[in-house]
Amino acid sequence: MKSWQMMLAAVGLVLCSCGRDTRPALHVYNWSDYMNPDILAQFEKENTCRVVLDNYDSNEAMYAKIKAGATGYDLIFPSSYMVSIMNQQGMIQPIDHSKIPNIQYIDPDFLHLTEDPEMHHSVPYMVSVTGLAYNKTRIPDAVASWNMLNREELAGRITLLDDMREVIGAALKTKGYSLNTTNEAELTEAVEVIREWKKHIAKFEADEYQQGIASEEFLLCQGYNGDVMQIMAENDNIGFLLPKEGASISSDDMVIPADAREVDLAHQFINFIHRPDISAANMEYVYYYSPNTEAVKLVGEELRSNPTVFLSKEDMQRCEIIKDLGESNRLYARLWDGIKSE
Ligand code: SPD
Repeated sequence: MKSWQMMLAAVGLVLCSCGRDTRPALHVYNWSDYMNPDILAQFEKENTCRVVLDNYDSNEAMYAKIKAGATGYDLIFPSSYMVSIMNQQGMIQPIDHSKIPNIQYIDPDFLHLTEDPEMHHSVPYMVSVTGLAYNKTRIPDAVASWNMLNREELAGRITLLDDMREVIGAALKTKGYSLNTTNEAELTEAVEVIREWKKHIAKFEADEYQQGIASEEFLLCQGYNGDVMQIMAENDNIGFLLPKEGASISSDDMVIPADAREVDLAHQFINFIHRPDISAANMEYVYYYSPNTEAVKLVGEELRSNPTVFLSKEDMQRCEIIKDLGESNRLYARLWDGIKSE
């Protein structure tokens, strides 16, 4: 056989043995709208593999699915507090740093925000901040405050995230409390705030609010900065507000489930994600900040000077990281069930 014929035969064997795609598959479970599809295609090409992507819209939904026995994922992207919960329950495995040389680019000053600063079992992916998306022409007198959620004239055109820590956290901030409080009296006050908000909202929604605010079905939505920025990039009439009372900030991290099949490929993917050119291309697409010291230098000036993505020091100081509350996680879950079922 000539060399070109042998090459064709080899490619045929990998891609098309008996009509089946025999490339190894990396099963990724990530938040929706949180990864540049071009980099997935590039990873597939560089590593002769397939990436199969599933999405979720809250930490609790993802956790419930995995806990209920969903298997087959090789990489998941929980927020740091959920990494801590999953680690304590033996749901994830240690990270082998020797397989991730690009871990050197992760900003050491950022790691204190995570619950695993030594990256034993997680590697930071992106950082998100939660605020309010609003329609500029329909709400000309908007103010950066969670109290906007009480506006009668917006009734039925507001959404809140379907996310217990985000909604209870915003209500706690409105009252001037920590969003990690375990004080029952403070939490009772927060529930009262949410009861008022609930009178005005159309629904709890963590996935389709982007489309809803873009189409003007909704005029005010609690949402994540990058998700809102993705809409703002196409629509000048949408704005993002970081409430003056304070807001949540989350480090969403990459973890490898305990039962992952493609452990080496998962490590390769984490390494790829933190290759500076890839990390920069990802940031440019999703409009979230990646704590990668070299990638930050590679993004365009327009993104770097965007205050919704690269927060000012003052804005950062108004944000509080969501923490694992141990036993009190149950209390939050109980309060949330009550709020949702009323
Ligand atoms: N498109 C969703 C992006 C996820 C952003 N982070 C979520 C943090 C929840 N606390």
